[in-house]
Amino acid sequence: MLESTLITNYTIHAMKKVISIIAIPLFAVACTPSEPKNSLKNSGFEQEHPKNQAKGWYAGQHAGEDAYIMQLDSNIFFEGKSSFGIEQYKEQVYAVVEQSVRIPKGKHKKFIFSAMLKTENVEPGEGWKLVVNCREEDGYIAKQYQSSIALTATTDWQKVTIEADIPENTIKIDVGAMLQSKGKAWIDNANLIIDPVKNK
Ligand SMILES: [Ca+2]
Repeated sequence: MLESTLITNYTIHAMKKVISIIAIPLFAVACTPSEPKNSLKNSGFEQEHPKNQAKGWYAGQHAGEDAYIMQLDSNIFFEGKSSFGIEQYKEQVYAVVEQSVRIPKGKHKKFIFSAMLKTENVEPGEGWKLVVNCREEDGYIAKQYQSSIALTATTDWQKVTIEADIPENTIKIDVGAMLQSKGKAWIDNANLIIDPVKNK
């Protein structure tokens, strides 16, 4: 009798242990906040279209003499197999690689745009930075070129972020990176989060 009670107690104890072992990971999964959704396509600059260009991204420079090389780079990248590189070899105002994202009409609070940036021998001045334009229905710029800190000289990959409010009436957000000084610069792992608190 004593023996059977002991066995039963032992069994219950063992079962409790099993339940708690199962319960902990489930609880941990349930409590891990889901990653907010990245609104960008080809955010890692892995897809090519057309040749040497990043699918879904526009790359262009200020009107006038060609002064930039703008293309995918499969030798220097932060993650995956490629990044996007821009080199300014002659005086010119700017070059930009950017993507335009439509956002649903309505009230939005803010955005967080981040990317990994790297530079090589970028001359002092405006340098290499992230830029954001918020646009209204008619293309009017609600808030022009909010920009991040500018990287110059030679820097290893670092995460750069712009976090700001979205002006009312914004229906499109253009995000990208701009080079305004001579030198070489790269972008990888871009991430645009609209309404970070709601978007989980
Ligand atoms: Ca990449």
